[in-house]
Order: sequence, then C-alpha cells, then structure tokens
Amino acid sequence: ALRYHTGWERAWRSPEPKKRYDVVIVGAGGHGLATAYYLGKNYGIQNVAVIEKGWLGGGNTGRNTTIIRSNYLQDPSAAIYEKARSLYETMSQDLNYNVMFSPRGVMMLAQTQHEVRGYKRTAHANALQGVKTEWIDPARVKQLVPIINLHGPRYPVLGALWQERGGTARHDAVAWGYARACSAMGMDIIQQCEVTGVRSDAGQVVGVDTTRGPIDCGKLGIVVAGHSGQLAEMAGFRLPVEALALQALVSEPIKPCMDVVVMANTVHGYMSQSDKGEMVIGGGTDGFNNFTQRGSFHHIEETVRALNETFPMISRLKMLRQWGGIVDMTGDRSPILSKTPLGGCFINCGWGTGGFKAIPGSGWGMAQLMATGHSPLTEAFSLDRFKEGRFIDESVAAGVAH
Ligand code: FAD
Ligand code: PYC
Repeated sequence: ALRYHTGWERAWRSPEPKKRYDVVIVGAGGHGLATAYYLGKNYGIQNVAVIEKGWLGGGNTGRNTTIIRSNYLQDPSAAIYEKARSLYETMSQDLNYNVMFSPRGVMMLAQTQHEVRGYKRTAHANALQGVKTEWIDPARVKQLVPIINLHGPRYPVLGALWQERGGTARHDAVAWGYARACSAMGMDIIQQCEVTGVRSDAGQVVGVDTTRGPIDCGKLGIVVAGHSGQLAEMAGFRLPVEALALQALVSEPIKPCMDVVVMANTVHGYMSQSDKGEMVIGGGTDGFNNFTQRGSFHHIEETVRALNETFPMISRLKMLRQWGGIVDMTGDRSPILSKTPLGGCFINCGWGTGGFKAIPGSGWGMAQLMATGHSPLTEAFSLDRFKEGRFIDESVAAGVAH
C-alpha cells in the first residue's frame, strides 16, 4: 500500500503452456490445486500443469461458505474429512500463507426427534472413528450461541451435534496458497484455457485439446466439480453426477454476535459470522438441475424465512450480496476419487455441497492415487461402487438440503 499498490510480485507465474507434461490436472479449484501440490510435495512429480478455463479459484472454491468439519457417519468419509480437517490446522505454516483457519466450532442443531436420534448416532460413530464430536443439550447450545431462540414456533432446539475443532478458513487464500506453492515448485498454472477434448490412443490418455492448443500428458486428472459430466463425456465415459446451483448470501457487516458456525438442517439454513462482520447465510440447493452461478429471490425468501425462526435478530439485517456455484451431486452424497475406464485418466468429483472442508485430504489422497495407483483414503470412493451397490450414504451428514 505504501507503494500505491504497484510493484507487487505475482504470487504465481502465468506461463505459456508447454507441449507436454507428466501430469495435467483440469480445474484450478481447491481440489485440483491441492492434488497438484501433494503430487509435487509427497511424490516429487513436478512436471505438472493445472489448466483452468476461467480464473483460479473462481469456481465453487471461491463461492462457498467455508465451513470445515469432519462429523460424517461412515468410516471412509470420517477418514478423508478428518485427514482434511487436521491438514487445515497446519496449512498456513505448511504453505507459508495465511489461510485464516479458525477452529471456532461447528454446531448442527437437532430440531426433531428424528434428528436427535441421527446426531446421537453420529456422535457414537465419530467416537469409534477417533473424530472428536459430542452431543450437547439446549442449555449448552444457548450458552454457545446467545442470540439463538430455542423455542421457535415450528421447531424447538432439542440439542445439537457439536464439533469444537471444526470451523472456517478463508476460501480464496486456500486456492492462492496452494497455487503459489505449486508455481514455486515449477508447475504451470494456465488460466483462461478451456479443455475442449480428451485425446487417447489404444485406451490410454495421451493429451487434451484446449482453447490454447493441444497439450500432451502421461496422466490426466479431471477435477472440475459441476462440469465433471462434460469432461467425462470427452474422455468417453459416463458419471452418476448431476449439476445443480447452490446459493448463499451475506448481510451487511455488524458487530460480533456469534462466534461459532450453526447449521439448522431441518429448516434448511445455516449461518456464521465472517471476520468482516457479515452474517454468512446459506440454504439448500436449487430444486432443479442448472448451471447458474447467480443468486435468486426465491432462495433469499426461503432461507431467511427459515432461519428467522431460530435467529429472530436477522429479520433486521440488510442483505449485502448473493451468489451461486455449480455443485456436482452423486446419489449417495459422497465424492468420487477414482481411476476411470480410460487408462491414465483419473477423476475427482462429486463433492457436491460439501467439498471445501475436504480440499487438503482430497488432494492428499488423489495425489497418492495418481502417483502410485492406490490410496487407502480414496479406495472406497471409486466409481465401481455404483456398479456394486456399495454406496456410502452421507445424505444426513451433507447437512444441506438437496
Ligand atoms: P471448483 O472450485 O468449482 O473448481 C473446478 C474448476 O474447474 C473451476 O474453476 C472451473 O472453472 C474449472 N473447469 C470446469 N470445466 C473446465 C474445463 N473444460 N477446462 C478447464 N477448467 C474447467 N463446502 C464445504 O465444505 N463447506 C461449505 O460451507 C460449503 N459451502 C458452499 C456454499 C456454496 C454456495 C457452494 C456453491 C458450495 C459450497 N461448498 C461448501 C462446496 C464446495 O464449495 C465445493 O465442494 C468445492 O469448492 C469444490 O471444489 P473443486 O475444486 O472440486 O471445484
Ligand atoms: O458441508 O458443511 C457443509 C456445508 C455447509 C454449507 C454448505 N456446505
């Protein structure tokens, strides 16, 4: 600032694409960048390009509401989300970049007897998985969130699933920190470059076509969230994934009034307060498939109306802005990290409404899968599970209505 915002060094280089890389990753969101980072850091694979059709972090990674937790039900989910949560704790030091990880605690309210049973079950499962969560009663909820109304007109608060080590992080910083570290290792991050085709020879991937020309590669990672169906089609296979918009909004900034994250899944709303003071609010996905990265009036009305019952003070707030992102939903609400029918081509998608929290764990596992052909973290999330009926049902833990 003292130099009038001039003379800043670029955090990552902006090179012309080379003719060939050992690994090409499509998609410079958090999952693509983390995959590239751990390929370099853990396996010494640094002849890597990350190709992005827009700007780095401009997809869901820069559009989410930054909630980090690992209170899932099934063992493979708890393993990958807890790995991610623990990597978030040291990410700023690891990347030498402040990602503002704030383990302020995440609370999932139980507002029906069905939810009480469900969350108590999750707390027991988490205890067996080594994930620290607990069931708390309404008095403790009120102590942690003084602005809450425990006796809403439709749904009283009956208790909550509480993860003290959950929280938030600055989403852009996560993308920027990984990008800077990848660039420093000599990897090329190529923005404004859309992948338009996948080339193969004898069942093996050999490269991609892009709006900046063909690029050859030894291995390909497709990490494009809501556009996974299109990329899979280019590579010659189909995915059990649907694209939907998920919206969020923030209020004008106000003084600090809530220092934990609260999710109210019965009424489909959640809220936290950003470091700038804005109340960050979101709800369920749009009820129809679409590729719209914008907000809409019906969403404000549904979400705010629902949250008003539990947080009457928000009826006085003005909305500052709203937006949407295109999320990639699977039937069992769990991700896909997998080899594909095309040799050398790997896919990482299906994180749906909840993949921000998973970025470091997903990148860690995906890098291991791409480098060695196997990863204990990703094994259960292979594409085969849809053929074998081996679903990893996380509809409840996903927390967001869809
Ligand atoms: P993205 O960040 O979307 O990256 C994919 C990239 O691929 C994009 O940049 C895109 O431009 C690029 N791409 C697509 N097609 C091509 C192509 N042909 N060629 C080149 N590049 C291409 N998760 C949580 O854990 N906690 C939350 O609180 C949370 N809140 C959310 C709130 C909202 C409103 C939304 C939309 C999502 C939320 N999520 C949350 C989900 C989370 O944001 C996503 O799961 C996660 O960011 C996905 O990251 P990604 O790297 O897979 O995808
Ligand atoms: O997965 O925790 C989550 C989440 C919260 C809001 C959107 N996704």
